[in-house]
Amino acid sequence: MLSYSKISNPLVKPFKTSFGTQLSRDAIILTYQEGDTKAFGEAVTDNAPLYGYEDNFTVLHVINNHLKGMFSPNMEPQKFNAKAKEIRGHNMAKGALEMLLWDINAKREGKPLHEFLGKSKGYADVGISIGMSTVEDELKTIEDSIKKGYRRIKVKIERGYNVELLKAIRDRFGNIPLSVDANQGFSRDDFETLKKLDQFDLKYIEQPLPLEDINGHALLRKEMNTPICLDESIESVESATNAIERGAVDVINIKPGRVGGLQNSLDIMEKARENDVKIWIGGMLETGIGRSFNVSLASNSLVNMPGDTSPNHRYFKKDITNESFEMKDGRIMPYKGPGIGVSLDYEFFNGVQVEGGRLLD
Ligand code: OSB
Ligand code: MG
Repeated sequence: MLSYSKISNPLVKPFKTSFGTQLSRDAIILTYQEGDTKAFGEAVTDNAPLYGYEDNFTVLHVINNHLKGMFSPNMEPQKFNAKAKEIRGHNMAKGALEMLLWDINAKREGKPLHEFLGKSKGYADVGISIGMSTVEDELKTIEDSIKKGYRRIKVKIERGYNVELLKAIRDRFGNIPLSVDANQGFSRDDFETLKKLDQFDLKYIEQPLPLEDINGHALLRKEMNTPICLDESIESVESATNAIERGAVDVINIKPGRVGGLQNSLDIMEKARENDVKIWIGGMLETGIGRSFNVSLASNSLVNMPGDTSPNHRYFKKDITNESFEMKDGRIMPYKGPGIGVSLDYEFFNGVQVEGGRLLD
């Protein structure tokens, strides 16, 4: 049986980006049960379409009315992808089902997902993504993150909140591995401001311009020394190829939820590496379920920069999974159990569930 639950779990701290402030992780969790085996999926959407055009409501609508008829628990993820291609867009809905299929298939083989995916290094290098706050508060968080061993610090920026923040960070912490994420917050009129960021020797600037503006990123890339990283703009192998061919990108932040799942992620990763574009695995404040998919993919040897896959406790006082990731020397190891290797803490899960129902018998 396939069912869904919508949960709302408060974040330990509000997460502010150029597109808004998230106070809780409001997620759609998919559960498939077959005998004693349970498999899971998670859509990376939120209640509002602020990061991309999908939200929790469109995900449920698209799964219920368009995708579930194409889905069978007995198929391989690639087969599902081939059928789901008929439906335009809606990668986050597709990704939730596709990842569920990876979990089912890995569990049938009795293998942990990172091994089932292949080319695993057995660990993922971890960076932290810090939401906007006051400069003083961010400096405190950064100090704490460096002590914890994070391998890269990423701060969120927007118009009017960038140069001063970065000056303060470089003054206090010197040459730490640092990057910025604008979440589409700038436009082609802001190139002079953006060029000022070159002085801070950043690893990259992530998604400075609107996601549609591939040409704009190519123009900016010619004017800036800071490498350009794309997140929201990369939705498929085709959009990755387009961005590469237009000279718009140095680094890609892959989120399996955003590109329709793990197979598309692997294909984009291959394409990027063939073209000397660097790769890391991002996050969307996922619960322990989505997080385990991300960590499994981040362990792949095609990944060559630290990603946004912090341990669960960085986001939640209590997560819905019984297992939680630990970081040691800035690294996280995927779980050893079959598939994504997590079980749900049902007492807690039921407490944070706000809605639920059956999708398929
Ligand atoms: O742009 O990478 C992003 C969170 C929600 C939506 C978009 C983004 C983010 C993050 C946090 O940066 C990454 C994480 O720690 O999960
Ligand atoms: Mg981003």
